Order: sequence, then structure tokens, then C-alpha cells
Amino acid sequence: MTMRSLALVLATLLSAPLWAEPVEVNGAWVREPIPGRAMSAAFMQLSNPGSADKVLVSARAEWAGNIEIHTHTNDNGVMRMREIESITVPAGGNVSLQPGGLHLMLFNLQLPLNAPLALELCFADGECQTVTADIRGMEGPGMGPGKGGHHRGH
Ligand SMILES: [Cu+2]
Repeated sequence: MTMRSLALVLATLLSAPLWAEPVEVNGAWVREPIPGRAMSAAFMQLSNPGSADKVLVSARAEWAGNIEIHTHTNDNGVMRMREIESITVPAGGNVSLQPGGLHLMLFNLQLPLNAPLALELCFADGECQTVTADIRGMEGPGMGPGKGGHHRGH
């Protein structure tokens, strides 16, 4: 076998869906807790390069006693949070966890928090992956619109 044909075989193997591709997580951050409160929220962009939907069902971290998946609903003009079972990241699509929308609710925080924070995300297919999150205040960067498609680092 020539080097060229070996390279072709390897390229074919590497592009084959031998395992589910992990969800790509960008820009994960945790809102700096209000002083005296052991509670906060985490936000991030999830994108799914694979050909199967990925369903986020739970998250855990050493620095948080409990983490719930939350969304906001507009209840006659009043924004309320409620717990949901899961977040589906569609095949080839992406989902934003952002203030005012989907988020991970963090309870029983071990204060003070120190970045980078390791956060484990677990999916319905049993796969878990660890991401790292920064800590940002309410006025932190990246909360405004218009940053779509700009991925900084991996
Ligand atoms: Cu919440």
C-alpha cells in the first residue's frame, strides 16, 4: 500500500461516524453570584456537528451542590424561570443558553468560586463531557447581540 492510499484510508476512517461526535461548547460562563447568595446560573453556546440529536439531561460540578436545567417563560409579561427535563441540540444545529432564556441553574455553590470552573454536561445517550467556564459579572462582555459565529478558541 502506498503512502497516498494509506492516507486515503485513514481519511475515510476518520470521517466515518465511528462514535457520536461530541457537542461543541463555546463561551461557557457562570454569572458571579450576588454576595451572600450561594446560587447562580451558567450560560454557553452548544452546537451539534453530528448527525443525531443530542439531548442534555443533566449537569454536575464539584463546586455546586445541585444543578437544574431551567428556561424562562413569559407569563403575561412577567418572566419566570422554571425547571425543564432536558435541552435538545438538534443534529447540525445549535442552542444558546443565555440570560433571559435557557440556563443551568446552580445551587449550593461552594464560595468563593474560582475560574476556570469545570462543569460536566451529560447527555441522554449516556455520554458526558467536561467544559470549563469563566466567571463574569452582570455587566460582563459577550452579553450583547451581534457576536454570532465568532468563535474564540476551542
Ligand atoms: Cu433558573
